[in-house]
Amino acid sequence: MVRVETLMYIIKDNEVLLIYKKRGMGKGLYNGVGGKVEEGEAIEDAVIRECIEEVGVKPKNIKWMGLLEFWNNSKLHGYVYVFTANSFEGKLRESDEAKPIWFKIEEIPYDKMWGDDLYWLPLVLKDKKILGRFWFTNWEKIIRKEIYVLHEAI
Ligand code: 6OG
Repeated sequence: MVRVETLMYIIKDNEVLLIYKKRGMGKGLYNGVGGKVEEGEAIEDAVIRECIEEVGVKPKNIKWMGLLEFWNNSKLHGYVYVFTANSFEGKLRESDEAKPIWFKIEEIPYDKMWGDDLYWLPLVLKDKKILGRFWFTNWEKIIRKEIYVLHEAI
């Protein structure tokens, strides 16, 4: 089954909220907040739900920033909808799944993140909307990639 997942980057001043992923896909890596979209759920509702579940806050002013397509060992794995937000309600807390940590934009630990992030996250953090396609082998090596910056009209 092809998955539809979400990623949220809450940005405040010169910092971005990442999670240290404690379980599931990408365990041991830093990432944005997110997870799977449930059957019949709107994608924007899913990303808000994941933020509340994983780190206890509700993002405000959410903005769609891009779509990522992931392949692994020649099989389509799924699509990840990327969002940013510039404020949130509630108090950050750790969960079984994730530990929230603020990073200065210039100190994002790309060496401890998924390999694709380095190619598109800097663009999103510069407010560019993107479309990215990545082909992995064994979720380790990127053997092919396509990154597009989308026109402002989108
Ligand atoms: P669960 O399935 O554990 O959520 N995700 C990726 N994020 C990045 N940056 N790169 C990838 O490259 C990714 N593949 C999946 C989507 C998994 C979370 O990980 C994200 C979800 O937010 C392969 O619920």
